[in-house]
Amino acid sequence: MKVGLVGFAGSGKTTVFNTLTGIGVPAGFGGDVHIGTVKVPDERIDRLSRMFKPKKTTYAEIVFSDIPGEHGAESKGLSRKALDRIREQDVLCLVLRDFPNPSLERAADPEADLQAFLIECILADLGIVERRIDRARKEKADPLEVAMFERMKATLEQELPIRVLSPHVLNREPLRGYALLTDRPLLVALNRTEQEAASPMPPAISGMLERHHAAGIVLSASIEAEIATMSKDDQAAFLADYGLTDSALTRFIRAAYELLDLISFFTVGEDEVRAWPIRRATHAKQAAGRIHSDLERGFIRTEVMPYDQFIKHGSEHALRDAGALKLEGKDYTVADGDILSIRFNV
Ligand SMILES: Nc1nc2c(ncn2[C@@H]2O[C@H](COP(=O)(O)OP(=O)(O)OP(=O)(O)O)[C@@H](O)[C@H]2O)c(=O)[nH]1
Ligand SMILES: [Mg+2]
Repeated sequence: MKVGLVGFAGSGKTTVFNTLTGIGVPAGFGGDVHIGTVKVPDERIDRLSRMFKPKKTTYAEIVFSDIPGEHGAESKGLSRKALDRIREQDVLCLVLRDFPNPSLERAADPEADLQAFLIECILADLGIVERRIDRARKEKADPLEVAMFERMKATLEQELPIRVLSPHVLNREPLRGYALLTDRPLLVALNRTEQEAASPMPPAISGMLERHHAAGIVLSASIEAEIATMSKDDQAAFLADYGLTDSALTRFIRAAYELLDLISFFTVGEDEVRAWPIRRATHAKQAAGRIHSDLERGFIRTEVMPYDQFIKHGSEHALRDAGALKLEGKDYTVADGDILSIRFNV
């Protein structure tokens, strides 16, 4: 999963990036895009790995990209280059500044920055959608497709993102190539001072997020930066001092998984124990395709051991003896924690 950290200059993106990834790129203005990978902690994988002692243990991963803001007298907005980068991401994380930054003249105004970002993305999409409609008229395109774009246009003109349109109203499949910004899941991270780290999201902002079908978390990048340097025990005590229970990374991963509606299935064996993130409600055949296209193409059946059952019985053998090992076909809906063993033939 690719998560892009975006936002205006000096909002704390690089600081947040460093605390999430544990990489220490220098904060401060501008610079290049930074890329860092984080393993998604999963106790189930830890446990399976202890049981199978595989050569390799592979966790799900999140690739964070830190995309610098635009600098200059008037430039509060996003550059073309930034917009192009943003289009490559599965999830956008907008970092909003809610702390005084001595190197910036403007006082913190997260509400205005959020509004500006939302509008900027809406206008970028409106441009794409309008061009598509113009072209479709000239080419006498499929009326259904034109209607779909008209629908999106009407939504954007109401200053709402495309993501508010339900799948019943809008079929996403033909839209993939357009890389629309406002159809992407959005997570807003309000970056605050230490004192405000544990206070709730201001209602004005949560109201906007609700209208735009976006999620939000509150964090203080400077606290998190300190946490990142501590041992696990010290971390818990330090967080408690600020009235916090989980680190930003933990909350971040949870929020991103919820936004994308992701679950994990597992594969196990002597060679590798591995987590595979997939969208909820994925069928077994497509899930097999995550591992390898051959497994999808030649899919026959899959053995399914639900994680809890597996732990309860202690081994595949015991599970089989208890009659709890399931054999499922291609339309089986994979559940979170299923341990799959795909039978295929190519
Ligand atoms: N007090 C305080 N300062 C912060 C916090 N987060 C970042 N800063 C400071 O704000 C300044 C800018 O932070 P960066 O992380 O470089 O901001 P950025 O969004 O990456 O900026 P660009 O890359 O230029 O767009 C740095 O001096 C940080 O130390 C925070 O939570 N609290
Ligand atoms: Mg930066």
